[in-house]
Amino acid sequence: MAKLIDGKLISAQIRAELKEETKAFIAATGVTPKLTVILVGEDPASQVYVRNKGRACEEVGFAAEQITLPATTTQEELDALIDRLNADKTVHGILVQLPLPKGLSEERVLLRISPEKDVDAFHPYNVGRMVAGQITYLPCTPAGVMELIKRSGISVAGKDCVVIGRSNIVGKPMAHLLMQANGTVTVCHSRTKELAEHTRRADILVAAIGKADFVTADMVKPGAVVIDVGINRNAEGKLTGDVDFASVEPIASYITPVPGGVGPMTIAMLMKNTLTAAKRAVEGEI
Ligand code: L34
Repeated sequence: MAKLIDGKLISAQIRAELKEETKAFIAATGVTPKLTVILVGEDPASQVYVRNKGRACEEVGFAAEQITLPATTTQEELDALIDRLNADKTVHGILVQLPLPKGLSEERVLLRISPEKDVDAFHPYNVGRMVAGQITYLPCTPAGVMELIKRSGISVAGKDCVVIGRSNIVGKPMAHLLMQANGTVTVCHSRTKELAEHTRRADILVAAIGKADFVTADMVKPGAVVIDVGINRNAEGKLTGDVDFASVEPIASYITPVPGGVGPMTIAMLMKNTLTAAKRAVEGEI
């Protein structure tokens, strides 16, 4: 029986810590941290995530603004909005929720957001800083995973870590953060041969594939820490992760559930980055 890593609880603790820190920051500076989230189109999952972000802002004491644009928005219109927010001194963090509707370039959007306000840490400038170990903002989901590991008392140093998935927003940065924490890291992906040979060696296994119930018990070493980054919806609309929880849970030492695992941590780390952005803006160290 694995210990459940409760992302809902840990994220609530982090938000409570940030709320205190925010109160002190506002008292000292008179500045309220502000996050502006842009949602283009009507993707139902994105609507849920963006709503959760707005709620978290309120909880920690930030100003939150949501700008919802139709799926027919042009690249030029989106660019102009980002430019306006970049120039707005009352806005500390800008986030454009992904994925974008067809016809809009994510790459162009991520380049357009000022790196100082890039609380997702998706701008190549911030990606480069992360890889170089010069950290200002960490990407929210991988940072949330590291925080879950740390706050569960699990050490990474010297451990065999296997990440399944190599996306820019999860797999790649996840591998870097585990490496920075002195893990020995293997990244597996769709072209990996004998995937289970790799995953079965993992002391810490991070699943970020995007396929429901992909990781089964035969792929997991008994006693492994299993972190499930997947958020898939089945035919009935029920959320499931990338890990077959029922078969893996009995053999893992620790496991994250979906929902209530990594998802809420992504949002907690976004709050942390937004407070950092506001602090940096006030200190003028940008
Ligand atoms: N720009 N786009 C940008 N930044 C991000 O950090 C994201 N991401 C991913 C999708 N696109 C993005 C998110 O916000 C995924 N993601 C995200 C955020 C929150 C949750 C899941 C994914 C979340 O709150 N998950 C809950 C369940 C929510 C539900 O009921 O659907 C959980 O307990 O896992």
